[in-house]
Amino acid sequence: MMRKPAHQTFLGAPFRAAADLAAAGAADTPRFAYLGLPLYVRYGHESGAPDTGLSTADAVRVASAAQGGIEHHYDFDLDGPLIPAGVSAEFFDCGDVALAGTPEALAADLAAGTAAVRDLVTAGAVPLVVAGDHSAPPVVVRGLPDDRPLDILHIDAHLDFRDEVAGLRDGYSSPIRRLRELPHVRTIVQVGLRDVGSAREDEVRAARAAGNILIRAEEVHEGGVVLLHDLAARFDPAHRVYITLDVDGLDPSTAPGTLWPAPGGLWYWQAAALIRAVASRGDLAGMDVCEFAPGHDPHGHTALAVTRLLMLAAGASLRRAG
Ligand SMILES: [Mn+2]
Repeated sequence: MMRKPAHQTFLGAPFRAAADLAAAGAADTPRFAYLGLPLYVRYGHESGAPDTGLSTADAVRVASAAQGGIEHHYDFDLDGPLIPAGVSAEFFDCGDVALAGTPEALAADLAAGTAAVRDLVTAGAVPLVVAGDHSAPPVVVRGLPDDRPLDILHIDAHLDFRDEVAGLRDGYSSPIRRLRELPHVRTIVQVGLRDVGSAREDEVRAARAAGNILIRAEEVHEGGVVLLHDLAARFDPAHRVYITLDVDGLDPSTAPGTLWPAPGGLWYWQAAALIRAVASRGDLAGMDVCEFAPGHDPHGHTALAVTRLLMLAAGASLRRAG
């Protein structure tokens, strides 16, 4: 079940329900499908109510309006138009996955998210998912093809490598652990780590022992562009690549709209350079954005940064060499 966007679509792209897109079959041209996945897994100890107002996917749609209809104009962040000259590509907005959102329906909600992503993949589209909390990445990745190795770029203040919290294994503290368990997942680079979160020393040890590459935010600021290029080089060009962006991985000056702000995160250019480099190296399988809180984003700066980073991932993947 899909919900049609209540406001404008992402970049003004045509609305096409995921199942309808899948039924029409794959096209020869690259496709990108924007999808809202308002998934929130509550442990029960969260302080305060979930963010209210516009859904995260709708807030990004609204912010993207100024970027829509000009995709053939020169985008200086991509050094050319979003869709490069001589390349044909299609963008769709597939609406939001309709979820029950209750603890009893959690398994059904997880399955519905994966099924929607699978529909997009059937249609030959790369999903660009704006989700709720950071429980979404395994839900999305389970819907992607697994016939080739998958490398993962994870931008986040937090490690997200808990095996479980409060008995729940599918919550926002565990997505990278769940991804690590998938046999086709290879390199995982976790960037922007800082501050204190759900990780204890055990989880940090476990992530390193599993081969994850952990990069603290401070290292990004100190290492600059050289470090970012070294990180991108860790991604195998023969693999698919998936990007998961926890908005709190960005610095609050770039992205204030999150429930877990932490000083010292990635600035826009650091995230942009890394996402561009990674999306033009491996074969981009998809991207998600999580932990965006529109109620904490009064001027829409976070929604605009999210819009731009999704555009850069798509634009960079259209420029992939070879
Ligand atoms: Mn996270």
